This record gives sequence, C-alpha cells and structure tokens, in this order.
Amino acid sequence: MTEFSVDAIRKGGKLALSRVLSRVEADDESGRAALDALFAYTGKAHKIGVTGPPGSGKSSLVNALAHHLRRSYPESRVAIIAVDPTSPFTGGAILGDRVRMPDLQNDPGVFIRSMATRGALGGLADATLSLSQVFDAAGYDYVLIETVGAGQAEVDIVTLAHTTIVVDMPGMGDDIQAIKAGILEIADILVVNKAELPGADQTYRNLVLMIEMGYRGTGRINGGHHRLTIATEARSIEPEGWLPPVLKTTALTSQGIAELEQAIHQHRAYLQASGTWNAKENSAIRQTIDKLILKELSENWKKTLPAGLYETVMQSVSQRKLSPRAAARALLAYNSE
Ligand SMILES: Nc1nc2c(ncn2[C@@H]2O[C@H](COP(=O)(O)OP(=O)(O)O)[C@@H](O)[C@H]2O)c(=O)[nH]1
Ligand SMILES: [Mg+2]
Repeated sequence: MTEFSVDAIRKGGKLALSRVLSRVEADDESGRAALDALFAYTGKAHKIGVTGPPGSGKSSLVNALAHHLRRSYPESRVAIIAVDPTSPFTGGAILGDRVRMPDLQNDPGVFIRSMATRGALGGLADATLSLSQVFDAAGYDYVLIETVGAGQAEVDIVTLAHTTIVVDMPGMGDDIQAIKAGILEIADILVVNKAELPGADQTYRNLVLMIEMGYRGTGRINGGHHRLTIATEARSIEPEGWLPPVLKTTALTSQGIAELEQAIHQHRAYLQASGTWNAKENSAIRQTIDKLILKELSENWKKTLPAGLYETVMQSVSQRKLSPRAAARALLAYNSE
C-alpha cells in the first residue's frame, strides 16, 4: 500500500480513513491496493444490517443504537454506512439525520458514511462490503448498515451482515407489505418502531404470530413466493435454533434500544456458539473470490476475441437472428478453437 498508511488508518485517523473509503468506493487502483493490504486486519467487526420500508425509522434507530453502544461500551467504536438510493451524498434524509443527532458527528468513536447508488449496477453490495471491511480493519467494533428495503437490497444485506434487523412500523397496510417484500424471512431481529403510536400492539402481535407460523413450517407466510428461495438459501447456512425476537422501540426517545442492543449481542453469541459466525464470513468471502474470478476470466477472455467480433454477434442478436445464449456459445466456441 503506497498511497495509504495501514498504520494511520488503524490508529484511527479519520482523515486517513475518509480518504481510503473514497478510493475504495471508487474501486480504483489505489482503493483495491488498500483493500488488499487491509484485509489481514479484518474479521472482528460485528456487521449489523438494518432494513425495512422507507420512513419506518431505520436512520433514527441506527442513530439511537450508535448512541447507546457508545454510552454502554465507551471503548468501542461504531461505523455507520447509510445506503440510500434516493438521496445523494449531501441530500435530504442524511442531512435530516445530522440535524436530529448532531453529536454523533462529533463523537470521535463514531464514523458516518453515506453512500448513494449512483447507478452502479449491482455494485452497491460490493461497495458496501468493501467499505465495511475498511471499517473492520480500522478497528471499528460495530458496522451498522442501513439499506432501504426495496428491490434487491434487503437480500444483499443477508450475505453482508452477521445480524439483520428488519424495522416495521404500525399502519403500513399491516405487515402484508413486509411479507410481500420478503423481508420477514431474512430477519434475525424484528423491530416494531414508533411503538408509541396507536396500532403498534396490533403490528407487534401480527409479527409474532407470523414468525411463529413460519417457524412451525405451515408455509402460510411463505406462500411459494420466489423470494423465499433466496431467503431460505441465505438462511440455510444458519442452523435452526434462532427464533427472531420481535421488539418494540421508539427510536426518537430511545425507548427499547437497550433491549435491542441485548438482542443483538444474544444473536452474536448464538452465531459464535453455533459456528455460524465463521460460516457467514466464509460464505461471503467465497462469493467475493468467485465474483473476482468470473470478472477476471471474462475480461481476459474478451481481450482474446478478434476486434469487432463481439459487436457483430451482438448485432445478430439485436436483429433477433441469434438468441443471447446461442451468441454466448458461439463466442465461447470461437475462442476455444
Ligand atoms: N412517532 C415516531 N416517529 C419516529 C420514530 N422514529 C422515527 N420517527 C420519525 O419517522 C420519520 C422517518 O424516520 P427515518 O429514521 O428517517 O426513517 P427511515 O426512512 O426508515 O430511515 C422521521 O420523521 C422520524 O422523526 C418513533 O419512534 N416514533
Ligand atoms: Mg433513512
């Protein structure tokens, strides 16, 4: 690592850290070199994903949790990665969070990093993983990752995080929404936030019921929805034995945050006792290696094709003379001669 000092990053210099995070997010030469050099120091941080519908209070909850962790464990450091596809770096939601909890920004033990998708196709999960590795290497004990529960993001978080918290709130067209999004199945901990609002108890009871039905295997929750396959695969590395608790919180007043923190640490203890902690780490590492191999293989292979051939074949496909699969086969066959 030429441009960055591993030492400076590990000593907690926020400026050094901030620079390296930018390079890593840009995925340029120096960012990749930094990740390589830092990898040896990773593997300790507890990565906690927080997902759920927009407006349910994820940011508020993450902020309250960060405060609580810093108060309860002053020695520990907390990183926050806010993945918000709707707001740019300095934009709305994130600015709002800053206004609400200004002191987190000034806490030397807390680092907040927001990340917009910026159209990076499928790159968001990779970038989030890379950033959390940097925080891990820099000695951050907790990495809290907030993602909006829409589309693919909540499935990605399962591979990324050790503990996935799904945040719901009263009156979201009650919980049907949560089921549809397939987020119930990925939850290690379920939170009904805004618990002081009317309807919170109903939402809470529904979630408890659905969790219990789901784990008795009646299949009533799952209904053969295709997302279940993904969630089940993600969960299949986790032996049965963890029943996701349902908790009530009021993030704005930090009500229930201590209980949430306890549940998080119980889940961590469970993961470690059952060997799942390592299994999760290894499965994420395996995925990364496989992705890198595929990328490298296909980039190298494309270079061996005669100039213009790919485009010619591509044209045939766009004119519907060839199917994409036939095109791929033809191109691969050409090279293997
Ligand atoms: N009544 C109530 N409002 C809350 C609570 N937590 C968050 N909010 C409010 O809900 C809105 C959305 O919160 P935010 O944390 O930005 O939600 P996110 O979109 O899920 O990140 C904001 O106006 C918050 O002030 C809570 O516990 N009770
Ligand atoms: Mg938010």
